[in-house]
Amino acid sequence: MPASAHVAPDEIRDLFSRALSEMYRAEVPQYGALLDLVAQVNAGALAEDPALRSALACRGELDRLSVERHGAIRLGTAAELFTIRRLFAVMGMHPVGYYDLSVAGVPVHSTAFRPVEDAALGRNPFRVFTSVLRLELIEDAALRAEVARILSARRIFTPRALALTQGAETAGGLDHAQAEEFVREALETFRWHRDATVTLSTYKALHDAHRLVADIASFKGPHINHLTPRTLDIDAVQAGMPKHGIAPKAVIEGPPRRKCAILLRQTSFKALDEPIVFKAEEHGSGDGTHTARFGEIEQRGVALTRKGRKLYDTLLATARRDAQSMASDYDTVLAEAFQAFPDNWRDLREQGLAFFRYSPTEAGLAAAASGQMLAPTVDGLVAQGYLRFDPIIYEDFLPVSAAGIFQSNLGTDEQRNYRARSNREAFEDALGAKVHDELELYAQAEALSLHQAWAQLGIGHG
Ligand code: OOG
Ligand code: NI
Repeated sequence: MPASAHVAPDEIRDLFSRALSEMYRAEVPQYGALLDLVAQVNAGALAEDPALRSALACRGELDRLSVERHGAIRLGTAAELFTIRRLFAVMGMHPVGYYDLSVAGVPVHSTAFRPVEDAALGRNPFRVFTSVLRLELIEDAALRAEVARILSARRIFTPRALALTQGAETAGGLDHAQAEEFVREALETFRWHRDATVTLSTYKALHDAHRLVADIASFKGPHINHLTPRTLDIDAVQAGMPKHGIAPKAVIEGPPRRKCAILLRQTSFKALDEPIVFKAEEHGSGDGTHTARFGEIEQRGVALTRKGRKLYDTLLATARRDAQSMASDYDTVLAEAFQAFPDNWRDLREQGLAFFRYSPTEAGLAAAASGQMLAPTVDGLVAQGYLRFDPIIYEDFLPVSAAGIFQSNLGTDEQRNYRARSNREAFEDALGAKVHDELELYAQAEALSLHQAWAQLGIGHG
């Protein structure tokens, strides 16, 4: 088949993320309400702030905003992780980052599947936070064996999804009809099942080990557990939620509200209590409930360099420690701690705290065309007004926030103290690939933008 007959992975991802959103909207009505609220708040924010609108337009983020979201799934086995990597690759989504959630008392480790190239991110940056159970963290040996047995017996991918994935790998892509079938079939893996694969008593035993173990091992597949739209004003959505019949969690995770948004701020509403039909057993009824699916929103800001991230982690840790010992509320303590984090683009750039995308200004292009001598350095060109810099948006996740989201849905009684060390190597072995280093991706995007800017300004640079 000629390559031109293939649908671009970006298009398949766009189709898939829309189909998933439709499915989740039908399954979880509060998600639909949240989408409407976010759309309203975003439209308001853009109408009120023309500078924000033009900044987003300039960075190519205006078009992607209404389709932008992330989801999360929790897998059970290494084989499932291996196959989901291949499935996501068909949609141009690749594993980025390693997150060890055991430090937060959750027996999983994770990566985020997402597009990695600028053009692909601009088309649709759909991401899926993907966790896999760390079986070795289940203490009870008998239960551990039982979980392994249950998980090894299930098939979370349809035969057609597997065949089409294999076909895409062999042929280098899918044609239109295949792409549509692929989206339909892949969706099945993410679907909710109200019929459990275990009895109520097995469910209870799994639940006692950890609520997440029950969520992972009791069902036919790794149902999508939330889908998160991106808002331009998370405080407004948080405040608006109760009026729409949605009860948000108490605090927004991540950095405080700032003029220059950094990284990621997130908040969620509690998981639904949903009726489940358990497998029949000799004694007792097969009916019960399970809480897994919730709603979340997020506001994204600039990606931080290693230095910026270190400062962020330090200030966040300070705020969390102080919030426990001080009478003031968490938001106040957080805002105070982050006074130490520069809040204007110039300082963020000059101090090497964040990543930026550079481009020549019109004055710069005119100066270059007229043969004028241009300063040979980034700082020089910026000072001359010949080079502009725009924040590169953070496309990833934050482990402390993720832990907070997990916790708010698990209840406070779920704290476990796993002493196990993080196990990235085992994760990558199961995945069958190395995860991309997110810092490297941002650094590459910045370097590429500079390279192009030099070329446009006619400056030879190595
Ligand atoms: C994933 C939680 C992490 C986020 O936005 O940080 C996450 C989960 O609950 O499975 O989605
Ligand atoms: Ni999330």
